[in-house]
Amino acid sequence: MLKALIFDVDGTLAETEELHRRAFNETFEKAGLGWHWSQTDYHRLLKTTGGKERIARYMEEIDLPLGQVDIAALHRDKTARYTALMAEGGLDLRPGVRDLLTRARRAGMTLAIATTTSRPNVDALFAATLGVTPDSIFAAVACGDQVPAKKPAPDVYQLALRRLGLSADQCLAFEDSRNGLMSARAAGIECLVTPSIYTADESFPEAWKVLPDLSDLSAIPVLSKLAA
Ligand code: XBP
Ligand code: MG
Repeated sequence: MLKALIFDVDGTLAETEELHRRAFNETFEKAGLGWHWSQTDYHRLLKTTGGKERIARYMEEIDLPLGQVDIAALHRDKTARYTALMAEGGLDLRPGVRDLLTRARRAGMTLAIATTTSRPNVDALFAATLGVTPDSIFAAVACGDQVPAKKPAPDVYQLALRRLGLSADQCLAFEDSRNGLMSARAAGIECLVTPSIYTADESFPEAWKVLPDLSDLSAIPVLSKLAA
């Protein structure tokens, strides 16, 4: 019996990665690092989940010893820049997301988040798009820095299940990326994938369903009653 919907954030709830890329680049510029991530760079680097891990991966690519840069401090600056950019507005939730959240709650379903991104970024997204805190919608908000291993490891979905007090077969996950799909499946959770701009070229054979977006719930039997 489906009791909870667990949502990824970046790329699933909203197309946020171009804003993340801008925040990374503006932070690198301010730090005088001379780094710039193009869309091609970012498409490659996004395979590494987590902003701090992504910076470390990039430093490996350019043969820069990890000790040369305070990655944690650089990432704190990036998060501050990202939340400021998000607060300027202009980014909305992906098609069908707002309606699905409303209908699911009205039908008494439990909602949760399982994301690699940092909690301030989740707060900023919901403040900018719905004018609420995530805690007013989601019974659990599990974020990347709260678990030992990021996606595709199952940790963040397992944390969400623990906080919800539910088993994997009572939940459905929503993701945009292969890393996210693998994480949900490793936690035993069926996963609906809506590919995003940076994951349109990925494959999702393990997905329960793949849809272009969440605007047509009639295609999803277990959710179509919500569409009624
Ligand atoms: C996507 C990620 C995150 C974001 C950047 O998270 O891998 O690292 O790209 O956010 P999701 P941070 O699981 O929501 O798709 O810099 O805060 O990591
Ligand atoms: Mg994602």
